[in-house]
Amino acid sequence: MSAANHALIVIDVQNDFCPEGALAVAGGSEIIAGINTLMSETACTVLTQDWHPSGHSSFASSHAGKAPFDMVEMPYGPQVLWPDHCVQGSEGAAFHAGLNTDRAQMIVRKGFRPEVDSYSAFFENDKTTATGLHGYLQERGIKALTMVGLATDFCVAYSALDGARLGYDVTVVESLCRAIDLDGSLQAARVQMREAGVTLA
Ligand code: VGL
Ligand code: ZN
Repeated sequence: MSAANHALIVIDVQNDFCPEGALAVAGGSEIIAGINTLMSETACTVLTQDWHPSGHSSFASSHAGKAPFDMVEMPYGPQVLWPDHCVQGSEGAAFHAGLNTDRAQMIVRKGFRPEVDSYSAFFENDKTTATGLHGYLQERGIKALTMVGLATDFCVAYSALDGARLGYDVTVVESLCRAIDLDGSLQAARVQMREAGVTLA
């Protein structure tokens, strides 16, 4: 795709989501070559980068008596607790060395507020705090989005759902995504994306 109104959004292809990372997603590095190819065919590429301060409220280590993958109630709703990951400036937060980041025209960092997590490339988990990506895409006249990256059932799905809600024509290329799949979260995310009009390619 090379249409002027199309952008590729590459979600969180960072060391901590790849094998041996702190929140490793199975097969996470298998998608990188395909993403590089897709970027080389796309006029506008945006990368997102999960970017947490140490002691972030989404880390289980910040909650006494809690373990990774437990749930807590935050002021904005239920929140999964994660192992410490993607700490600002750490090797784990860096893009995977195989990703051709030279192609990126914009990098959106998210999850940097200590008190709120941010899965989506558009809004933090309170569903109201904007990352600024929508404004950027609007100014560039982008109407259609292709999304790939990690993880299918969290950051990719939340980004796709918000994108559809904002009126973009959204396609998720599932073969260039990998999932965490906590308690059926992948299947649930697929159903939600389809219901929202997201194309699963
Ligand atoms: C993600 C959990 C926590 C993701 C980020 O990129 O899907 N998942 N932070
Ligand atoms: Zn995170």
